[in-house]
Amino acid sequence: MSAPQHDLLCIGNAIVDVLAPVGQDLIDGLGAAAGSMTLIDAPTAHAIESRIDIENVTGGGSGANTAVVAARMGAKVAYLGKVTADEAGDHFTRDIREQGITFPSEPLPAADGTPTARCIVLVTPEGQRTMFTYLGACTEFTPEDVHESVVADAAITYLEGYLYDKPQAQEAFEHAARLARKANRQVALTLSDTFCVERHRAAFHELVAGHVDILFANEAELLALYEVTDFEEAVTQVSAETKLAVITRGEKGAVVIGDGERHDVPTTEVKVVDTTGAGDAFAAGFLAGLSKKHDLVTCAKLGNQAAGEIITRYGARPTEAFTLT
Ligand code: 26A
Repeated sequence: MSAPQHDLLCIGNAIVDVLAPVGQDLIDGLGAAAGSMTLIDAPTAHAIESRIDIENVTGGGSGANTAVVAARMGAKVAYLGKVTADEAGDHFTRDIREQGITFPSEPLPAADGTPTARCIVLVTPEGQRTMFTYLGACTEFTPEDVHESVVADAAITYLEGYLYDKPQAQEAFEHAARLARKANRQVALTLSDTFCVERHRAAFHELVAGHVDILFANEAELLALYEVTDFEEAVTQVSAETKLAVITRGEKGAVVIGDGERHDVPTTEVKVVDTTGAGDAFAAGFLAGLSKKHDLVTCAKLGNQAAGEIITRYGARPTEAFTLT
């Protein structure tokens, strides 16, 4: 088998982030739990946007954030996801391609009337983010959008659990996992959010036990997967199911279970400005480390470094100067 052209292929919901600093009262008024993610329709997106002072519009989407940070850290990266040929879609595409990421996905025609997805990210003074996502064009991502040649040419295919939430995207997700296995490549999965785990627990168990080589999750998602409240119990269960599990625990650091060993890696202390994309960046640092054949602890440290960089600024994407290697 020849060496793959890309270290990493990320597949996910292609989203533009609309960032705004707000007070807790606005989030309470919208009826959302602090730190949560709510799916919304287009009119609700417009209604929320009319009530906030938008600070910045950037490329977003969990898997795309991972792709961008990994590329900044020297990995060769491809990305697949669905945008529309509208202003937001052009913005997303430009952001991705400027990083040298291969992005071959065909946009939906603007005339179809389904806009590019957007995520309104409301950030409180404490740096906590609450998200409202309108999925738009992402719901049109189908198995035909998963190019066999791109999957076969990536050492690792990284899939968002978020994708599992829409029927067509779910088929695309499963198709991608099958193609990666057929080409003898690795499959990585991030559980994405506790609401995804609650809705797709059985399917995620099957994936974790049978089709996934590397599992990424935060502590809450892991507890939700195994329906337990004790972290150690969840660790025991995930160790029995997967070859490599990478669990982030916020300020408690990360736990990596692989090669039959458990490694507890403390986090680096940083001043929190905005936690949006911290998990995406951690996965990126870890995967960039794997692509350079680093050991698991070094990979986790690179994950910490990348997450630390993202947390100390607004938004989920790195600054121009961000080039960790
Ligand atoms: C299916 N949903 C709701 C989503 C997302 C999402 N990415 C994929 N699917 N909802 C929010 N995001 C992205 O999460 C990032 C922070 O981790 C936002 O675009 C934000 O950049």
